[in-house]
Amino acid sequence: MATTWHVLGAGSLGTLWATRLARAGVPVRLILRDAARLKAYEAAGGLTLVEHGQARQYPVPAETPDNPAPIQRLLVACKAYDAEQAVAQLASRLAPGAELILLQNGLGSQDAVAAVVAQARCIHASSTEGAFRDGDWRVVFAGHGFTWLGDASHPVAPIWLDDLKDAGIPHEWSTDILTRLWRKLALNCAINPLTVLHDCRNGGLQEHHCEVAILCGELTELLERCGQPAAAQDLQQEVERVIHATAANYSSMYQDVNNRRRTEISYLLGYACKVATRHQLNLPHLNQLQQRLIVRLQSLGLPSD
Ligand code: NAD
Ligand code: KPL
Repeated sequence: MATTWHVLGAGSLGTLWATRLARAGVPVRLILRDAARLKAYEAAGGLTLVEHGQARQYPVPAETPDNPAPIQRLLVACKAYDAEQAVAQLASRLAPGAELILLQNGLGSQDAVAAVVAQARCIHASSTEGAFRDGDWRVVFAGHGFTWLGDASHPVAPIWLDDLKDAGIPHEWSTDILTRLWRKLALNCAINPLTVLHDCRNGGLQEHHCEVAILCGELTELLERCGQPAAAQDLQQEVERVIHATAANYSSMYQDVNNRRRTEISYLLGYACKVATRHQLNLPHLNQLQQRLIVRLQSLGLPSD
């Protein structure tokens, strides 16, 4: 019998994955926070995915964390700051040989999760797909993209990648997933905080070329010191390319701030600054950027961690 995908977190990415897997006939179950959320979900009748302007509802079954059934495969689709605690409450349900797929952006949350489920295999993911919620249990598929998956401690690809193929989720197994995550983190550190501080779209950073270049220099130093030279390669050119290619877009951090949501700062810029300190690397502009961002978040009444 096919293994069930348990999806922890029915937000944007969780819904995007759950609906496409369910549509392909793959068994999926959502894990919702509590009985109240489960009741609200059941009243809604399922998850709705809006794709190419067409809305379609999928009655994916759901449960609460205290359901006793064992979990073999868990897609962790919470924000980075929620992942450790959300997974910890399921630790006793994980079957021997269980696998977790971690969709969180940035770095730091993956290690925190792995520490609470030492017996399970943790697979990291880095995704350029884009989705947002436009109502309760309703998600718009906004940007087609790609997802890289990998396991830094075990290079062999799992057989369930076939489920992703059947579900039409574009993906590739990566033997250098940490390089990909570091590269994405560096891009996010060079772009996202500045879009918040300058209150602009990504393209607005073309007017702050020097500031971006100085940050890229420090991020390159950091990546090299962390043993990630491939992630450091031509970083500034890549950052400039992304700024140009996504000029009309607002960065994800800008959108979080604009929607008065908590950001993932601690797993992006905060993580970079913490690792630099651990390596006794002095990166004044990166540290100053973090301080400026914290002050801005606090002035807006948003969490700064
Ligand atoms: P989201 O806020 O839309 O969804 C997270 C969901 O997790 C929410 O529904 C929340 O209620 C739920 N959750 C939190 N704690 C829970 C718990 N203890 N039990 C059950 N549910 C719980 O977030 P998202 O946009 O889907 O982002 C998830 C991760 O994916 C983030 O790290 C984000 O950076 C990354 N990501 C998102 C996108 C995107 O387009 N949305 C793209 C790439 C990467
Ligand atoms: O990933 C991004 C984001 O907005 O989070 C990009 C577009 C690369 C900007 O950093």
